[in-house]
Amino acid sequence: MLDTPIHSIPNKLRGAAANTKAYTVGSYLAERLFQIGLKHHFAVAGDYNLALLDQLLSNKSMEQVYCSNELNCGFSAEGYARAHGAAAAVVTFSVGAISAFNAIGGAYAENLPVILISGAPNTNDLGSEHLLHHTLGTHDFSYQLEIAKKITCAAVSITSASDAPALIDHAIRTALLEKKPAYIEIACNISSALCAAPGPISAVVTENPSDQQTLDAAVEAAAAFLRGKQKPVILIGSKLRAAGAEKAAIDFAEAVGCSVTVMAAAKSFFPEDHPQFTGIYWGEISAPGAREIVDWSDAVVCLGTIFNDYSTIGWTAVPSGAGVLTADTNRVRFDGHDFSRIHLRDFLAALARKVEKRGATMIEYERIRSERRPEKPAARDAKLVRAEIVRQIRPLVTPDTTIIAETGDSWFNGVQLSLPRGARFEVEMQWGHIGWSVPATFGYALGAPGRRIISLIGDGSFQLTAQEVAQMIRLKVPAIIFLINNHGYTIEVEIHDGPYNNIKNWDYAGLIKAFNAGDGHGRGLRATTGGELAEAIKVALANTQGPTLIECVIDRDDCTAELLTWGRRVSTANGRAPSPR
Ligand code: TPU
Ligand code: MG
Repeated sequence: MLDTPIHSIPNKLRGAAANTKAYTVGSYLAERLFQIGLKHHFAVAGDYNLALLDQLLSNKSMEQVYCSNELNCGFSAEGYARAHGAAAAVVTFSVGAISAFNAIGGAYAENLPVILISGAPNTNDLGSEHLLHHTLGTHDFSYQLEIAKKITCAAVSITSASDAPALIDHAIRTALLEKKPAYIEIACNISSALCAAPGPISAVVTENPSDQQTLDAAVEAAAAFLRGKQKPVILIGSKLRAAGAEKAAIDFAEAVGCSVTVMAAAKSFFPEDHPQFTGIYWGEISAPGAREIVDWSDAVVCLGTIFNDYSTIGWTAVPSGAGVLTADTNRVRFDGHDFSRIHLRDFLAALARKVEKRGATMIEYERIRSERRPEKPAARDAKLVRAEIVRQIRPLVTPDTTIIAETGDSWFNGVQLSLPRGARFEVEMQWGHIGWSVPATFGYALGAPGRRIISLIGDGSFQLTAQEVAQMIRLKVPAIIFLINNHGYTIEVEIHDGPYNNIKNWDYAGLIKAFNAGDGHGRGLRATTGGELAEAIKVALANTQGPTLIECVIDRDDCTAELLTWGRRVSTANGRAPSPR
């Protein structure tokens, strides 16, 4: 999250509630979204939400941004939340919302506060004999709310204007505090009904403090735990950002003085140019030295880590045992202790003041570290290969760059890029929905204007959500999209191959002309050699009026060594026989 993350905006800057004005349910919602810092909300129109969209438009401080479909709308909001701290998406009942639910599941898995707002049936139709369009064709319209409850931290249905302020505040507050999505359903005849004016926004955004006694006890015990260790190492995980603890983790690491390794899903959450950065830890496919440092350590301090089958390479790399200390957003566990109701950043800040220096893993790392060998440029007319694509992308990564890496070999290509201070890296590794990166790029770019956005995406993934490039053209988003056309689902080929991994080829570069439709400034270019790629990159850097998609054509089996190793391990984990009951 960049520039003005929600949690760092002082309350007084969040916009004071103008309680002299008459509010409707929709304009109340708009005011709250604006007060929490949103400058945009994403939407797809439908008759259940049209009156609501009008109300949201009446707030001139926020821009309404349209998406091509509701799945993309949800993922655009998800990308915006990554850049901006929170986001909102507005959709119509069922046909819209149920598509958006997939992206909302993603926001849950990825710890992002996305507010999904759905139009809903007129209150006069509830409990009546009326059958309604866009429903299951029964008289029960509650199923959408019931589904939403499973995939959000708060789900509310607004069928009365007088209840609306409290319900809206509850949903937004819970999402911001828990860093999870929330759901607000508004009956279509209620969004323009008058309601109370918003009160101070502090009621929505103020966090509960850590429990001081628990914090003191946790810090005392953790300091004693670390005093008993010679070679601790820190492992950074992807929940660190949601916990708002990135800065606290740096201070803590400097106080301990040990090596810091970072999980792939948390790349960029600890600066890669920091002297204690020891590389990406990903079991067998770790950066050189990172795995050894974790394996040789006697304590692994896990900060916001998520160990799933992918991040542990089929359960082959799970730090375990009495040497593991796990510190999460609101909970710290280790060696017979389990403390809750303490914020990770409070814990790290207090522990940093108590710990003794433990630099043995840095000394060890300095002895084994190896510099990356400089890559030789390919001949300009040689057939394009994956390694040459990565080599040419490296110099594009500036401190104001964000790399958005799609599920597929793009994960492994992206992880290989070194980040200067300030550069960010976004992956959706827990949910892993192919196609996420196209709308997420769109949303992220709107949430972080001024940053250079570089997206890496495979051909198979692109086919799911390609339409959102048209919205980038519409809003003149100058993202650079490297589309790796390896003619299929290579990541799946490496896990388990079959005819289902072959896809219909598209003219990906040519598609941009169709999306431009005469008035857009998107550029679509195809590179089949290193020379063509270099020329295409020049065009992309010069195009400030829209996205540039560079279709990079490579062989089907030209992938990273990391994908091959990872795929084999994941395949073994998937293929385990059922355990006897
Ligand atoms: O570079 P490469 O070829 O590995 O990537 P590409 O071409 O984007 O292929 C991705 C293939 C893939 C699939 C089909 N990766 N994961 N899946 C499974 C999958 C299916 N449907 C959704 C929505 N998400 C998935 N991850
Ligand atoms: Mg592919």
